[in-house]
Amino acid sequence: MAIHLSRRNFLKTASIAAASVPLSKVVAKAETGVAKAPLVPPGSFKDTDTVVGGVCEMCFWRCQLVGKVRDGRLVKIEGNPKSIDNGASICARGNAGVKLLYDPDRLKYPMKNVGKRGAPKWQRITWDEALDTCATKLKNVIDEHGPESLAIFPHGASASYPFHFFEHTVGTPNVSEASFFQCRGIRDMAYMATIEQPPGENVDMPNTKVIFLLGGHFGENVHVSHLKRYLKGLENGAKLVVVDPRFSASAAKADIWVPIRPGTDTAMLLAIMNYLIQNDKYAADFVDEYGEGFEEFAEGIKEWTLEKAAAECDIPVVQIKEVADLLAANMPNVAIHPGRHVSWYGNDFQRQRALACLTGVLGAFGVKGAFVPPKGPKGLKKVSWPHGDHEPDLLNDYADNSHDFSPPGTPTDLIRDAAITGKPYPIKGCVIWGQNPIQTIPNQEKTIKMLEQMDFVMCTDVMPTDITMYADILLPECSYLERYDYIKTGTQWNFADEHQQYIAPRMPLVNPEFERKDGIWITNELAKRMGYGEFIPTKDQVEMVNTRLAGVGLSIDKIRAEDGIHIQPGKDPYGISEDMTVIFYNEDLEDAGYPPIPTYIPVERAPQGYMRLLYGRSPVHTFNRTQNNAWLMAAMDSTPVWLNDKVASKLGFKEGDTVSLENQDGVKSRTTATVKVTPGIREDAVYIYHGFGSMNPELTIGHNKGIDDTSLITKLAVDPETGCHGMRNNFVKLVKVS
Ligand SMILES: Nc1nc2c(c(=O)[nH]1)N[C@H]1C(S)=C(S)[C@@H](COP(=O)(O)OP(=O)(O)OC[C@H]3O[C@@H](n4cnc5c(=O)[nH]c(N)nc54)[C@H](O)[C@@H]3O)O[C@H]1N2
Ligand SMILES: Nc1nc2c(c(=O)[nH]1)N[C@H]1C(S)=C(S)[C@@H](COP(=O)(O)OP(=O)(O)OC[C@H]3O[C@@H](n4cnc5c(=O)[nH]c(N)nc54)[C@H](O)[C@@H]3O)O[C@H]1N2
Ligand code: SF4
Ligand SMILES: [Mo]
Repeated sequence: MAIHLSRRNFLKTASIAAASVPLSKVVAKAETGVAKAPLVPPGSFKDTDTVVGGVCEMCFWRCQLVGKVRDGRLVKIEGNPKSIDNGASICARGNAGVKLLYDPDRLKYPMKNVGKRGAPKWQRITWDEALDTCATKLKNVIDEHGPESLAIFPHGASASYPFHFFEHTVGTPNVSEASFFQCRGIRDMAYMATIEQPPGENVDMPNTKVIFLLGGHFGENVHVSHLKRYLKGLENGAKLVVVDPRFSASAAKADIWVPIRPGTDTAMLLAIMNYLIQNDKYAADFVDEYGEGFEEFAEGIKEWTLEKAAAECDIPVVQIKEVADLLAANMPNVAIHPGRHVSWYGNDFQRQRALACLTGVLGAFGVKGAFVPPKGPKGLKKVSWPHGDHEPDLLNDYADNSHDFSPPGTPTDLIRDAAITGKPYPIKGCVIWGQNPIQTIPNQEKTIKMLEQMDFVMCTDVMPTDITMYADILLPECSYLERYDYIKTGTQWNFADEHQQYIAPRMPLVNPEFERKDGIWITNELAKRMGYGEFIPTKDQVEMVNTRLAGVGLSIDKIRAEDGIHIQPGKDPYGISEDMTVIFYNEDLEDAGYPPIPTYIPVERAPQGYMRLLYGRSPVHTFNRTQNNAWLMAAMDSTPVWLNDKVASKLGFKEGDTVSLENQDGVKSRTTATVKVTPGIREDAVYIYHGFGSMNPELTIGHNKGIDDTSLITKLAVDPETGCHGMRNNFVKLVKVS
């Protein structure tokens, strides 16, 4: 059965677009005093030093925590020993949350920019003035140009409530999450188009025989329980195949490291599948039962011989064959990892489709060691803003630039183009909540142009960052250690003797200081002032979490009594559902004018004298958000520039040289970094860690440290199916700085 995956259909099914709820008639008047009752029960401090119920958000894996608290101050963060997910372990960043909490540079009060956007002068104002101003200015934009003239840039647990307010109730479809359009949106849509569900990172690594990673660099990419499952798999004897142009932390543990030419992975995947099919080394029974359009697919990829792929990917024929044979010998118990950050080259939907098809060719669904979606706890209630009766005016519906398989929300570039040109309609108001589009979305100049032409920019954050410099009004939010919001759920994934499920709501470990407020309060106060008070779905953060938990017979008090995590029996995750389909040939894609079978689209090669700029994760930082963290900056306060040793000696660079980078468009990095000379990267590429080079001088530690990769990503490669941005089609040369 083919799926009809129009954007609208996807919006209906995706969890991101919550169902309508009856309008609750909470008519309240504006009230902006400081919090009356402490959020953390006083007993938590008196009786013991340990406060339970923390859920980390130094990154988005959300490990479960406890806090060690003395005299109301958090002195240490640990993993919650009751956790069946991360257990007592947390990573360096989780540990350093204390330093975010008490960072002297943190936002403390609502501020008004009396200078210019980009060169702000801050004046402290009251919450009343801040909220009144935001409400009036945003309302003016809506009244003049319609709700779609608001652009929303959210990220993180606290951002979902305000963004659903703007999307559902106010009625703008122009919401763009970098964590979709610059991250995993392509993956989710490509898997939707192949197996009708987004994949998560649901591969049973502990029980697999082979782990296959395309660019996944675990150990640098750190998500504690995911990393544990990966290491458990290796401990249990799994073979590891790592395809990466760089000798990453994962490549260092690999049985086979494939140092592929950047951007050519799809060619290799097609050749592997063609070889397996031609040599009868594939899961024929599985494909017969669950495959759709397999014959057309097999016919369509016939041109992809090992030799052809080897030439394209610049790797030996025998290596591709070795990988294919290893997978065939161990199928179906192989873990083809779907990846996470997959916005690479603008041809990425095709690569992700190929990965999903490879999983099908190997029959690697629903059995030990394969792709196995966990059966998590169900029944948490939804608390969501009601939908208005407006029909969203989608930028995607305007002819030339439509991306029919776009993730939920609006592709970022469509928003920027509309804002800058005023066509098809103006975008004049902007709400940024927990996202840093300056360092997150390629082509900074365009983002800045978009911001400069706005009538009003509101920003909610915890720190001063490069994006907060562009706010007219800047609102200080409680951090994840000072609020209730997210409810982390999951299953025990090591498939030991029994399967368990957990429910762990985020609860504050300490009370907020200064005038910081939680996101529910801020949104409700704004909504009342904008005239949407009657639609407010919940009174406050405590009520919201209690309402959601009531759906499964729990409450904050009960969970606190259970040491912060409720654990219940789980379900056997193995098995394949009857309506499982692997869509090898997708007619919906064909009807929309895209290739119906995974297709290799070559990318531009580096011009003479330049190398491709690659980037990735630092194990001790999260994007740019940890750039002022005293402990993490002590561990790593700049990014090395990985340079191939042969290239280094040819060009006359040595280890430790200070350099700036200049890209193909003549854009020079504002700051410098030092060279790391290594055989562990291909000659055609250089590599830096993402997130460095903040330009906000209010960051006493992080200002101007290392190089900002985004500043050098000026050329966009837009993925045609999804409208997501490929960011690795930029090329740099090194310039020595004396
Ligand atoms: N060049 C380049 N671009 C990239 C990437 C890359 O590797 N290189 N990676 C991509 C990926 S994978 C992703 S997921 C995205 C992520 O991109 P973003 O969503 O922009 O990144 P974050 O670091 O989550 O968000 C940054 C902002 O959130 C603020 N913040 C932190 N905690 C809170 C809070 O509790 N409340 C509020 N209101 N604000 C908070 C931070 O101070 C910061 O200003 O970036 C993508 N863009
Ligand atoms: N410490 C830490 N951990 C994190 C995060 C963080 O900020 N800090 N962020 C989290 C988030 S939101 C995400 S999305 C993930 C991202 O983590 P991943 O999904 O693992 O990251 P990628 O950016 O895809 O991978 C970067 C790797 O891809 C390689 N690469 C570059 N080009 C190519 C290519 O053409 N082909 C192949 N095969 N490989 C290539 C690079 O050399 C590098 O090793 O990390 C998560 N974990
Ligand atoms: S992986 Fe580290 S930073 Fe991410 S949630 Fe877990 S402890 Fe926090
Ligand atoms: Mo991401």
